[in-house]
Amino acid sequence: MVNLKKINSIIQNFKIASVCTAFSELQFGHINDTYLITTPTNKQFVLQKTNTEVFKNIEAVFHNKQLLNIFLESKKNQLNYKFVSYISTYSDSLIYKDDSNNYWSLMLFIKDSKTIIIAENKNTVFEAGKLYGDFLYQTNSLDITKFKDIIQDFHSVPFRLFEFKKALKNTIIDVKPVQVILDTISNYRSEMCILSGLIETNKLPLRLTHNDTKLSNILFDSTNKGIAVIDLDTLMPGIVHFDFGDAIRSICSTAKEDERDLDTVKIKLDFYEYFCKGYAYYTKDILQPIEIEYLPLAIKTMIYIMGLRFFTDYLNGNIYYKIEYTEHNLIRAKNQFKLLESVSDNYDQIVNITQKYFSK
Ligand code: GN1
Ligand code: MG
Repeated sequence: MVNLKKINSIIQNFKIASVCTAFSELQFGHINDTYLITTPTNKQFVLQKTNTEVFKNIEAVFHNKQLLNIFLESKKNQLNYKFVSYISTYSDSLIYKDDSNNYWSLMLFIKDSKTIIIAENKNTVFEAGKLYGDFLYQTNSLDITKFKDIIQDFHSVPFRLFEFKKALKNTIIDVKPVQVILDTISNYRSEMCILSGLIETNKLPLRLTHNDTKLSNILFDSTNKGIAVIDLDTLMPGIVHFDFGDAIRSICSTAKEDERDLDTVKIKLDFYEYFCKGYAYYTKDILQPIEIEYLPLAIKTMIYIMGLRFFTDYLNGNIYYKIEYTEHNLIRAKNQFKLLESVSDNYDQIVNITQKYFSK
């Protein structure tokens, strides 16, 4: 548990020349511990302890963040949005390692910003589309060979299936009551491996991808205008489909990802239109026809991956994601597979909407 004394002992290593007078935990992440720090001048910071079980190569995580930061800083005057800025330590590093081998980083809190967990209206969705589209657009000219792989095979379906099978073999949980999940995983399996096959055969261009494009990783102002993309932990080379699909999974669902009432979990086609409209705003001219062709499949694939990952963690006894109750990961998995079914039921319309906004 952290307290004010501990927080102060950490932040004194960063070049802020200030103390923390109050802090609160920001609860929305599943992996890291994140705190909002207030100082006597009311300037606020975000302090984060990175989970080193998940992020085994911490140097790589911050190498990537720094590369992007330097690049964005250099084109600051041409940017459409703000970006996360990190405070360095007195030894000019973005990370501070404490006595217990915990890794901490400190960011400036973007003033008067807020996060949204579930989109309330089309404007929010349009703004989110524009921001994530802008992320792809701004980073289009970056040399991605300089970026490291943060978590290998992070969005590879064959890898996630391999991990799932291992968990299924070793689990102490009785899987009979969840046979329907096993059937869904198996029924979709070959279709869900198509994107991985295209990556392996170099059919899709590698870009710099965010890899966690949920709605809560965007900051909005009080008028619900998008201000910045946050959470760059999984910044690494990938395909546009990872970010596009994950964004739709989170932004165009009628319910949050751990909603228990599955009848309320559906894809919202009107939101999908608005997301596409926003995303195409900056990306239409840079996306290749083959990338556009597979955008609809990306939605299914990312939902499937997330369902698989939550279910695998449930079988493993909840060792990866933070949970609030024992069945939390099972609920999340059921929710994702319900969303997958809804996307499949509306697939023709999804394809038509995609063509309407992205075809040249
Ligand atoms: C995790 O910690 P958080 O909430 O930023 C996860 C993402 C999942 C997401 C699901 C490194 O992100 O891949 O999409 O939960 N991050 C990692 O909400 O596994
Ligand atoms: Mg994240």
